[in-house]
Amino acid sequence: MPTQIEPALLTELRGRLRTARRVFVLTGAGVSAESGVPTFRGGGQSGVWKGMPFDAISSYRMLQSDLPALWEWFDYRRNLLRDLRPNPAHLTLAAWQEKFAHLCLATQNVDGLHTAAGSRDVHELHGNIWTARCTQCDARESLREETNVTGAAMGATDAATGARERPPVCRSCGNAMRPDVVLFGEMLPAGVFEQAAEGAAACDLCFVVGTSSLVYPAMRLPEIALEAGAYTVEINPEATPFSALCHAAIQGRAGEVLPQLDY
Ligand code: BV8
Ligand code: ZN
Repeated sequence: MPTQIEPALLTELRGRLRTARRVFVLTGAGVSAESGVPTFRGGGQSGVWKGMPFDAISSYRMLQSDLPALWEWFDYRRNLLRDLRPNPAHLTLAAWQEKFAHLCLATQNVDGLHTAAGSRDVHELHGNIWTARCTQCDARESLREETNVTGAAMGATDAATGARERPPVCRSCGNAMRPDVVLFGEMLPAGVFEQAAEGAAACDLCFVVGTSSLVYPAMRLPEIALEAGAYTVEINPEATPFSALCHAAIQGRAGEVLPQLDY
């Protein structure tokens, strides 16, 4: 049964969207759920891989202790993502960029689906799974052209899949490369949080879409919007710790709710 927004709330939200000048949106894994991307939590899911919770694998400690295992985990996720496409939630948010004087979109996701949907200047708080970064010299390389990396491709680039050896060796300095994502226990890239925080502090309307609202500093952003007096809306099929703090918590799927808000 598609999500039905309570009529009075729908009228209220459409009215606010009609007059909004600055909108801030924070998304999490749930915005990609209808594209087929598994979430980490919620809906009975708990991101577990090879018996380890995802926040143990996606951690700085794992980077230090077992870089090949970290690559295997991200190769597995990239293989899942490869054929997936943006869903109506991503597409609606991309269309909002033309509707408002200022739309600030920050995402916790690393899947690149907001950009694929046409959103520009996305604040990727936790980096991007499609890029490798050198552990020493900061050189970056795209992983887009690799197809179906299965296991560790040893030696030079694998002819069949275009996959680089694992861990890829930096072409500039010869050191090992790592996934260009922010792991648990790591700082966010300089500037990305601060820029998103400016958008949150200046907005008059804030949406929090598809996040379990547990991860910081990302969740500071809607808190900043609330503190700045923004009307704040959560969209999530399940309640979260943020549900009681916002002005409206719509229990529904992002791909069904966001398109209904179009006025
Ligand atoms: C930092 C990239 C400071 C990798 C991610 C102890 C030790 C170390 C750190 C900490 C600690 N305790 C707390 C911390 C801080 C930690 C943190 O917040 N931990 C939490 C879990 C308690 N944060 C950090 O470590 C951050 N760095 O604090 O550095 C520091 C200071 C000094 C020195 C060093 C460091 C870095 C956090 C970034 C981690 N990287 N991603 C990867 O992708 O593998 S976070 C990871 O979780 C993903 O990005 C994911 O997006 C994010 C959050 O999860 P959600 O997006 O919310 O996804 P989730 O599955 O949880 O929920 C999905 C929701 O969608 C559900 O609610 C579901 O109901 C809903 N849903 C489902 N279907 C739909 C839907 N909604 C709408 N529509 C649908 N159809
Ligand atoms: Zn290098």
